[in-house]
Amino acid sequence: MEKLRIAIQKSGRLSEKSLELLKEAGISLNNGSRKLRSVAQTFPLEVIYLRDDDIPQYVEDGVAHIGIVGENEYAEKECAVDLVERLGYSRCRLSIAVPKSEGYRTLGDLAGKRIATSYPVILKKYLAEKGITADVHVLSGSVELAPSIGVAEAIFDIVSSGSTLISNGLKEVETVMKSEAVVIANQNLGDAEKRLLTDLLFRIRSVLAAANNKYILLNAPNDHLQQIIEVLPGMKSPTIMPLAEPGWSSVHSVLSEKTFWEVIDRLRELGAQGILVIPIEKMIV
Ligand code: PRT
Ligand code: ZN
Repeated sequence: MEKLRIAIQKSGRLSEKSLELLKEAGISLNNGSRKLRSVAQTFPLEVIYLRDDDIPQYVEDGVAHIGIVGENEYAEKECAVDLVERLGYSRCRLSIAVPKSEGYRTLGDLAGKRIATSYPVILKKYLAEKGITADVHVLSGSVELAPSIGVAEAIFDIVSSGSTLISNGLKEVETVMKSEAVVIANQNLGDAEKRLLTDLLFRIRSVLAAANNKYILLNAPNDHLQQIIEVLPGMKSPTIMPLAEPGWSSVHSVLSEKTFWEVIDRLRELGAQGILVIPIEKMIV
């Protein structure tokens, strides 16, 4: 029987979340990442564990049909693969930083300077777009040390909380791209693999939608029911049931995480009471 082969990071910032996502999608692996490969019990899926840097090339070559990588690796490697889903975790940004004491004003200040990075492709593209010529100095690690040891005047690296920059006396001056974990796919999948990928993405999207939404129940005074319904679109439209107490209804709906507090505040203004918010296990979209 055909299996879909997925490459995920062996050990690092993407590994745990990627395994958790598969698990929530109902795909159990026996003791995954300690091995080089494992086979799922509940879905025709084989997992191979690789360094994140190698995943785009393996997917382009078809050694893996799909892979989970940071969008930064996808952009840097410029492999011929398709980005098929954004996963929303391992979020970070790729930024240019300079020593804190530098009086930086514009990108033009870096013309002719040395910028150290592990992401030369993304950086060169950005500089070319902005019409700036600088010396891109490639380092494979500890990029943040480059200015203090006199190897470069600026760096271009991944930033998350920003504390690595601060502790190395650097300040972020330009954000070049935002990144999150993404699913990439080989561009020449056979029909069987395409079908399996569609099934897997359907499961993944249900998991992501559930994580991004909450189930909400509340009691609404009937004289404000229409306005409350307008605030709460739900999946189709909210469920309304009369309460035993005259003049009140119970309203059930689904609420997006993004607008959560705005909506809650508006509901309270409209007289909603007894608001309960419940996590959703899966959401079939
Ligand atoms: O061994 P392998 O090659 O597989 O792993 P790796 O060491 O290359 O990658 P890893 O595990 O560090 O990161 C994998 C992916 O996670 C990256 O490609 C990004 O897409 C994403 N990611 C999210 C991050 C960070 N957040 C992050 N903070 N990758 C790296 N960092 C590092 C960054 O390099 C810098 O040194 O953390 C530091 C900055 O963090 P803050 O919080 O101090 O700003
Ligand atoms: Zn790596």
